[in-house]
Amino acid sequence: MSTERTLVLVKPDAVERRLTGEVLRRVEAKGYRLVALELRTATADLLDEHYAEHRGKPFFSPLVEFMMSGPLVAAVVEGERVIEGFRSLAGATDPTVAAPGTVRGDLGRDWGTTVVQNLVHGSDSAESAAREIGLWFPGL
Ligand code: DAT
Ligand code: MG
Repeated sequence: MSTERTLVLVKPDAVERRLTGEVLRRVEAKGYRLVALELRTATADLLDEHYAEHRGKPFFSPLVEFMMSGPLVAAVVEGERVIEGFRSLAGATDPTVAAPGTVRGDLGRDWGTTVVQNLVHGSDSAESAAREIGLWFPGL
């Protein structure tokens, strides 16, 4: 048994496109469990911390702007190997090459913008998950 928790974000593009239910449906259909769920608009400070690893990259500012462009849905999801499992459900970062069957592959579009708008975020490691859950849901 290796039950884990991961941070999932349904990004503003997905909320705008009414895909929140579709993303959460896939999460639940896989057998994962929602342990926290909130619709909110992120602040620049929170996103600066969340995306700290990308500070200084050319897409960093557009990324933060995009993530603040509208409400997003933040969730903590629990399940067996869910960190890796949700990344599999999400698909590759670039929606154009993400495999069919994944959220990004099935639903993502290449908007030709500076920043890749790819519908979802999922923590990429146990360390990231702990850090990100602490940021988005302090006290959980
Ligand atoms: P992921 O979200 O798959 O973990 P990441 O952590 O490398 O990808 O990047 C965070 C987000 O930043 C990603 O979802 C979309 C955007 N992004 C990443 N690389 C990019 C690039 N080269 N150009 C534009 N946007 C990018
Ligand atoms: Mg990442």
